[in-house]
Amino acid sequence: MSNHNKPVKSAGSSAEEIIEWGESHEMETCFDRADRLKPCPIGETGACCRVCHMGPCRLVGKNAEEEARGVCGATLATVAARNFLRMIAAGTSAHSDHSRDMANTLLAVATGETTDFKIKDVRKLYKVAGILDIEFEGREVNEVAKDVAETFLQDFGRQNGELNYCKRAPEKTQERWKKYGITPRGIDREVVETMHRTAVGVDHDPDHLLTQGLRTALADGWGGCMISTDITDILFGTPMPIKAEASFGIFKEDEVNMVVHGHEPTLAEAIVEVGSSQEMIDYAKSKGAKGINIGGMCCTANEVLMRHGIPTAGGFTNQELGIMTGLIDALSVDVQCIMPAITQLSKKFHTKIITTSPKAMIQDAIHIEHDEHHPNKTAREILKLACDNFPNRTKEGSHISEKFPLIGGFSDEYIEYMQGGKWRGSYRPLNDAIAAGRVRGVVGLAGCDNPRVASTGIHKYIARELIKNDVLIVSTGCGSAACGSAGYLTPEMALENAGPGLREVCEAIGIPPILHLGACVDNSRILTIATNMAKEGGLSDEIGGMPAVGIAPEWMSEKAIAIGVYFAASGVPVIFGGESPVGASKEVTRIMTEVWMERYMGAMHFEPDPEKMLAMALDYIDKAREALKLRKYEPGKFGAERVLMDMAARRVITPHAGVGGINDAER
Ligand code: SF4
Ligand code: MSK
Repeated sequence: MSNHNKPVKSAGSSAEEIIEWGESHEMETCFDRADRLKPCPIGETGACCRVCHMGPCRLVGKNAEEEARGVCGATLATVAARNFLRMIAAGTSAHSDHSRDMANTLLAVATGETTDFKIKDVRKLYKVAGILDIEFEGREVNEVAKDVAETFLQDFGRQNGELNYCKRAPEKTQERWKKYGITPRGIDREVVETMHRTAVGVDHDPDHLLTQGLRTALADGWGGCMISTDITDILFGTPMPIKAEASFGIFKEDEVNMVVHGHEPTLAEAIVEVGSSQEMIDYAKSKGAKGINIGGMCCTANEVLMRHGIPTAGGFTNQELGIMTGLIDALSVDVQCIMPAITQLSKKFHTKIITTSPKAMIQDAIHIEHDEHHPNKTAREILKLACDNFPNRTKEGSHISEKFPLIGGFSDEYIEYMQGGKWRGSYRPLNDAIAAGRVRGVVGLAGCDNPRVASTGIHKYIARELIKNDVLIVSTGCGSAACGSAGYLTPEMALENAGPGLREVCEAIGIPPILHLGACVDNSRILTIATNMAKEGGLSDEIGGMPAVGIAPEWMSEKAIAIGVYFAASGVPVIFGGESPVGASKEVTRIMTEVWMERYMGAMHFEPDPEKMLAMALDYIDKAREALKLRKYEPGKFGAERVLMDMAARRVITPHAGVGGINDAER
């Protein structure tokens, strides 16, 4: 149990218990390495340039902002902006390359090159086809799907014009993008141009550089991420509320524990399907197990949790700890946020680590490559390996029984549906509740968990305080995993902890005060929700100006930076935790806060103090309410609003209504 004289490394009690068990068994984790390796203070604040071999140049000193220059003469502002842009480009590449693979999978399904998957959500396919101006009435489903996949694939290589999905944004938001020249063209084009402009001797004006950063990030949000979300829904179903569980207690002592980790849903979907087949269960039994228990980590977990209720062992910093339970028979990883340390740690247990992406290998892992043309074959091979490994399990490990129930599966389509049913679904009740002061505002709580702080602790603090202040939270990625592993993703959380207004809203609809929207790529769902709120009317008529804020309190990945910037470019003030990666330059910091706020009504702040993060978020929300001339927020005092419909009332209106093509009967 916790030794109270020592600082905690994780704010999760089970996680902390495993960390302590590991310490007593001389096992090293990211928490130990974070203690040992202090961040480089020069690189941390963006003051080190290494884009050419005259450097690396460290632009430090008391007057660095005014006087320091690299060998080429680059200023601190140029260097900090360039470094930041390269983070945006890397983050955009990650989401978008994942998205490209999803488009290729859709194409393979549509052309019959893979028969392992079928299009599950035809209604969503038609909705997307409609947005893309693709005729769908009276056509074969696969023909429409082929056109959709090919149209999306053009978005990656488009040289001119604009991304297809830019038109989904509110008109006023689009106008701002056009006015300041940040409407994205092709996804790959923006990334390449960013890499070009940040190379030695090209673009040196920090504002001009950052403007390209905004355009690249928009290509991520309204391109890579949104395309990926939509194709995943089309192929595997649009999420709707579903029960699941979180934390390390999800692993079973008497079943084969097969864990999926990373970000891509395709192979994981096949593992879920093949893993539940009688053939595979019988195989597991032949090895002495009672069955197969599939669990997840990070965002692959979020993908299969949202659609199948697969339990999650948590987010990024839980991956080594999961292995230390000694209960994982096979850990299959795809791409992104996978610590290479897991192969070394797994040698101390029986756990097999399997890399599956042609793009990602780790030394000492077993490589079983996934190909979108025959996912079930690969899934079968991996599952057999897990079953074969079950008899090798020993007693070694920190076994944990704690787990929490949760409700996930809140797509933007479901959120619309829950506010009025199939025929009357809208965002009117939410907008009304905000206008009346029942809901003070909305916060997107997202991003990674990080061993540089008491991991998951800032997520939990911010989540608790926001809901106490009547702020509705939409969460994704490891933010959702942090909340789920703390038991926060339940309706009871609203009853016990939410402010009076938010509690009433949650009670009326029967939802948690924190809505789990999916993986980090599904932050695109928040863009859609904000767009729907703007289009509904009564608040701001663009995304900018809404009583809404984005917070990534423990971010670590470049993907989080790309996400933060696409929210800022879309009109949302964003607050990130930790030291600022542009903190060395006052000029770059000013542009990203004051100048971006003036132009786009969004901004990007870095604030390590959780209390200040919270205060800043509430201040943004209250100022937005004031500017929109909404009723002043006072806890427990509300204006008049329409009555929210409860579940029973909705069922009367829509006896078999579904979301994105799935009927109630199929839930
Ligand atoms: Fe130094 Fe300029 Fe080269 Fe950067 S580009 S490493 S500042 S010489
Ligand atoms: S997994 S990007 S640690 S959210 Fe999406 Fe989590 Fe951050 Fe990776």
